[in-house]
Amino acid sequence: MYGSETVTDLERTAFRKAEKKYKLYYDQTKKKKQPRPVDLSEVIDFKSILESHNRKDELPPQVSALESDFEQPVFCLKKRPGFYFIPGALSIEEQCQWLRESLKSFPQPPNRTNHNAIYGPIQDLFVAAKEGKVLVEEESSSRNLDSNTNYILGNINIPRWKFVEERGASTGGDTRKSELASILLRKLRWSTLGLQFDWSKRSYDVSLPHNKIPDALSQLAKKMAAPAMPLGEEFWPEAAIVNYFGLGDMLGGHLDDMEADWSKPIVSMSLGCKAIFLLGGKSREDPPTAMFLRSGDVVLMAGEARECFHGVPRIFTDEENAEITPLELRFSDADGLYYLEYIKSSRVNINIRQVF
Ligand SMILES: O=C(O)CCC(=O)C(=O)O
Repeated sequence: MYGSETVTDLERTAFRKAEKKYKLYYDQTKKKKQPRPVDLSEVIDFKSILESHNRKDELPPQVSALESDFEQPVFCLKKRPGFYFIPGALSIEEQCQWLRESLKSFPQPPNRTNHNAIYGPIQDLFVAAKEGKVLVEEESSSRNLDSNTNYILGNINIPRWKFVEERGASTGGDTRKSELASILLRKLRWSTLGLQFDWSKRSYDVSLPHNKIPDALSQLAKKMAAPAMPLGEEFWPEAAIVNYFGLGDMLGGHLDDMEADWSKPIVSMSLGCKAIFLLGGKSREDPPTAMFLRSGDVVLMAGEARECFHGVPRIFTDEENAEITPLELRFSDADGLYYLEYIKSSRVNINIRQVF
């Protein structure tokens, strides 16, 4: 054993150790729970790298600026070919637009979410949450299948759920299960757009009903993908995963290896609270590079970088670190207040893929 390292520290992979370093832990003082301080000195900050670049100052030795005619500066990590970072790629208007879509439209059926497994498809979750509604379990029955009722076609034994005005009013104190829409919105972890991903099989299930990726998102992804595209080729967005993070949530180290052509990038957009992203190597034993992801940043992973472990061990929701003041100002009108409430303690990531 070396120094203060325990056996478990030694057994952990380099990726796992980094996750543990940045993950949110609490220290319990006499009075209250405090987030454990974390050393952020090794986290690459592409916002300050962009400032250095604009001043024509020297960049950190592991970073280079891509020579391209893309309209914004694009940075690379010298030891991870195929990885591109575009700091502040999205305007504040675009960030607001995609946050609204992520909460209101993207979880709409036929897009699937993590809630499908329990409740089946849920219509209008965001609106129901805003209106204080409650999702209640209905009696299983083949009758009364109307547009306000959530059900899975062809299986009448699966409980059906519908939104009602408030808890108690409709359940009449009976034992039917119910859940507040606002809680379900908070518990939303992912939704999938375009070709639907089957998490249990870790593959795309082209037989599942789906809509095309919305046109505006597709156009944006095509534009953002340009720095990572092989010369003369076009990026065709076919699927997207929207990840929703709340305080304390993390996305463990993983590979995105379900798409057929890894030369095509994954276009990954960050919205809301700042996060730490870890980019490792082809093995979990390779020490990962940590970097901040802020609202509006876009990351591209193509080629060799597609074979690298990556994850998000931390999001910051405190005022000093979240860095969402411009978003908060935009959402402070009456229409934006419910988004504001959500985004104060959340991060959303939209990652767009060409599957075939
Ligand atoms: O949230 C992020 O920035 C990364 C998301 C990701 O790695 C994924 O969905 O595969």
